[in-house]
Amino acid sequence: MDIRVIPKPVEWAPAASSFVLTAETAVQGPEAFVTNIRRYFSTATGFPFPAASSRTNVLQGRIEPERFDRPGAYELVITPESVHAIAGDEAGLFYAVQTLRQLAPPEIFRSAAVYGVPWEIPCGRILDYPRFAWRGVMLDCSRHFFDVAYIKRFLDLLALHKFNVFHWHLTDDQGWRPEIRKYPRLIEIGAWRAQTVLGHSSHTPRCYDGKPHGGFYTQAQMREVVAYAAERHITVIPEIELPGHATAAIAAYPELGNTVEPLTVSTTWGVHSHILNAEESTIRFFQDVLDEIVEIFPSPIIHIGGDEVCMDEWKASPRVQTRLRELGLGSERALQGYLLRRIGDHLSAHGRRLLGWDEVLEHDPGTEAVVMTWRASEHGVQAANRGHDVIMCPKDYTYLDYYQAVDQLRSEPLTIHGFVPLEKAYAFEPIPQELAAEGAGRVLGGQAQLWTEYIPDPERLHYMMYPRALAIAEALWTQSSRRDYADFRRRAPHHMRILQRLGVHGRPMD
Ligand code: TNX
Repeated sequence: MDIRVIPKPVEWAPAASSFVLTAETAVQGPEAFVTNIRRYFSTATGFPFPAASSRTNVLQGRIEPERFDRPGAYELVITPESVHAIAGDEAGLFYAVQTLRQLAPPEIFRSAAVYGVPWEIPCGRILDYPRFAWRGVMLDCSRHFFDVAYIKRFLDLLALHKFNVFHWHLTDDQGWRPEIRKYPRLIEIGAWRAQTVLGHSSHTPRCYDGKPHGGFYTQAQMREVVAYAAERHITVIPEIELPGHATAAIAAYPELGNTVEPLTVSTTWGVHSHILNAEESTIRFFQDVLDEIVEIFPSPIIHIGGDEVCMDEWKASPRVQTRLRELGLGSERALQGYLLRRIGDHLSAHGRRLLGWDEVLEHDPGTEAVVMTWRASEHGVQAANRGHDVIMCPKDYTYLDYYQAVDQLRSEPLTIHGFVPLEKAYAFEPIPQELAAEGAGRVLGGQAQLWTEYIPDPERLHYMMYPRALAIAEALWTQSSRRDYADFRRRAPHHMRILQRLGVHGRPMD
């Protein structure tokens, strides 16, 4: 039988017949395996999956590290009598379970018992492992706030398609989301904006909705998200933006900024001229913020933004110019580099690595800095050749906030701009041809971006995310020789139906 697993596994050898889940089907294996089988298979079937007492009618999980030489690898052997999931590590066993879910009838995704479904899983053997170690999705929770209940649902969706990094964009001009104990005004003031621009922010005159918008995550909530993600083998990478995209922080603590008049949390979109100043006290402020952030997030890598920094304020500010001279630096750009290195050194002292958007390359971060290339992959090539580890997210392939269809008939919901149809997302190749073998090894992987200026709620988010996130999942997991757009299109509608069972409605496929 043909299977419709996404991302497509490395090897699939079908066999006749099927394994049928029944009220007697038992489970055996490591604790996490048993928990996951019950978590994902009990609700819809209503079956209890007791601990195994026999060798037949059983789902068996095992970890055999010596059998595989890649992280995340697993093998599934499905016969009419039993299902064997053998993995090299815990993550691999988790991925085996995700594949098994996808092989079951889509009703398995229902959140209440469904009767009368023959719970058949096709027989065969799957060997599988990921191509890249970093398979991420970024969600911008500043432009629009998504609560913790939703974040968990989002993590469930990522896990289903074997994403393993959740890049959490936590701060920006329009809202500061993480609670920082030392600086309470960051959420008291920075988490709330008075209103939000209506329609496209480039339209004039601008109209506003007149409704406050905001929200924040307590430290306890963020720890809960980290733990929830870890159970699903997802690493949470927090992003604290500096020195640009920081209006919300400046609104809360005006001494961080360059202007005499106080700022308010931004109510419109775009690249803002307001940035942090470069005072020693500002550097210390953000070091303090990061001290709390690293306590909450165990990720080895911390994102500090670094994109779209407008230098006008620094050029005009006598204070900044004095600071430049005091530090013996020749330009505003060098000052940004200085700031970046101070923050990078601070993260190093905590045993963490700095990650920044590709503009940080212009500021000479140390080679231990990781570079996330959003503009075009040539920046990634440059970064890799200069010895940086790189995460590829070229906007023309991975920006899921861009249009997914030509909007001639005004049939698509408003977006920021851009055009990334499904076929383009599928064509995303994280290793550019120009990259020599050595440089290719520096590409850790890539990710999909969900910026939320024009994505106010989960419903719109799902519309923008699917089916394109399926394409990105496959670009990051499946070996390039196994990728085939026509075959993906054949499998994708089944996943859209799975998602529908989960109450997730993507853009209907043409
Ligand atoms: C550019 S990508 C930005 C974001 C916007 C996005 C919209 C990047 C590092 N900066 O601030 O939300 O474009 O597509």
